[in-house]
Amino acid sequence: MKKLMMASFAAAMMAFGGITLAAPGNAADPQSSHVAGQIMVKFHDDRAASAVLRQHGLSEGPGIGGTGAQLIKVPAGKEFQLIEALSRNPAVEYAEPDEVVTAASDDQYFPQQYALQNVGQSLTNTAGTLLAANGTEDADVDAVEAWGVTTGGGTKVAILDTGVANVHDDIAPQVVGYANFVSADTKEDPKANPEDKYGHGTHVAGIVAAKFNNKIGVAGVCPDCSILDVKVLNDTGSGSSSVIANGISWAADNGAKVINMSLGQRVSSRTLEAAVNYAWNKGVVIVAAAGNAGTQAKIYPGAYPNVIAVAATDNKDNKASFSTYGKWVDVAAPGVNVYSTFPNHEFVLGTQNGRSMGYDVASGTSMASPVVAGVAALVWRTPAGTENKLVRARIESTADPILGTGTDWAHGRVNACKAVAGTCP
Ligand SMILES: [Ca+2]
Ligand SMILES: [Ca+2]
Ligand SMILES: [Ca+2]
Repeated sequence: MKKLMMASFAAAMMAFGGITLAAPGNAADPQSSHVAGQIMVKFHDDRAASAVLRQHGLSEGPGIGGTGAQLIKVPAGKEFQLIEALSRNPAVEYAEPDEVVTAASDDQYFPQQYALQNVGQSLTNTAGTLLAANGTEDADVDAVEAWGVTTGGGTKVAILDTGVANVHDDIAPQVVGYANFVSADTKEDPKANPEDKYGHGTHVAGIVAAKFNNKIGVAGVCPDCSILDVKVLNDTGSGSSSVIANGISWAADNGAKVINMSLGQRVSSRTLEAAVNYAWNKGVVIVAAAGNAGTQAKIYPGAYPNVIAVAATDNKDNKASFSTYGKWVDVAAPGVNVYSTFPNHEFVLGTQNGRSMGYDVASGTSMASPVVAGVAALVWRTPAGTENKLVRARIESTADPILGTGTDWAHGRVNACKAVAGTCP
């Protein structure tokens, strides 16, 4: 917990810029070091500052944000000696070292994960190609701040998709249960852990629950969540209403607190809606993509009343051009250039697009939906998380009212920190 509080602090510091990030090795020990040659001092009355500092051979420094403290230059190596001396002066409210803070997560691609923490960074893929220039600071879901409250505590999220890679250090260990409803299509053993030969499900699962602070890959929105890998789409990424209905029911019967469906069909199905209602009545929060048609056309299950439908935004909090939108869509979440896990073996999406294996970016409401699923899983671990309708209400009522709210989606772009903590920076 101490480390997580540290992480929140790091986030706040990074937003102001100018801080030097420590090497990942320091992340485990918050006591490790301070910045040499400077200390932070606050005076009861700034009018006394100049004279007091002069007594110690120091001079005034720049103010630090809205804190009222100053950043004072001192000889390197004399930081603690001067802090002690200044602390004894009655004009000084406090003096302290400028501790080195580490990145919010030491995962290799975390700096690319603007959805979790947007500091205005430019985005590249694993090949290093520039995908998007500077984003808008804080056009994100404030996941890092949310992790100061909870990281998910094993909440089960069912990923109804093409499967989740069975061998992958960043996501496979999160899978605690599985079912395969397309084994006849894929010729897989129906009792075996389904493999993801298409690539979609592995990416979606990583957005929800990739392991964080393990130095590799990415961090999920809910990094201590558990995944139920429910294969309802075959190895070309398609399925049917009946198969999806089976998957929804299985997830509800096997402990899922959240179901994510980054999939949809244009025609409503009474069977599919009945499955959704079955899961809802069993207390599950159900999240689905709004679709990538770029129109207002409804898709299902997203458009059912008991499903949170999710539109996609980019690193400037703008609606993605491809995203389906409209008042029937409930919320928005980042879904453009989202970094996540991919299989470490050949897979259809990778083969088509020439993407590197293991990790890369993808775009779609398929990527936005699992961001919301991850937030829902975090809320289940808070006092607001007593029943599914309260979890859903919490996510919707705390969403940030970005441009498009009320027209392109009902409730805004989700904010994990506000959803778990109420008020946030
Ligand atoms: Ca933020
Ligand atoms: Ca699997
Ligand atoms: Ca990781």
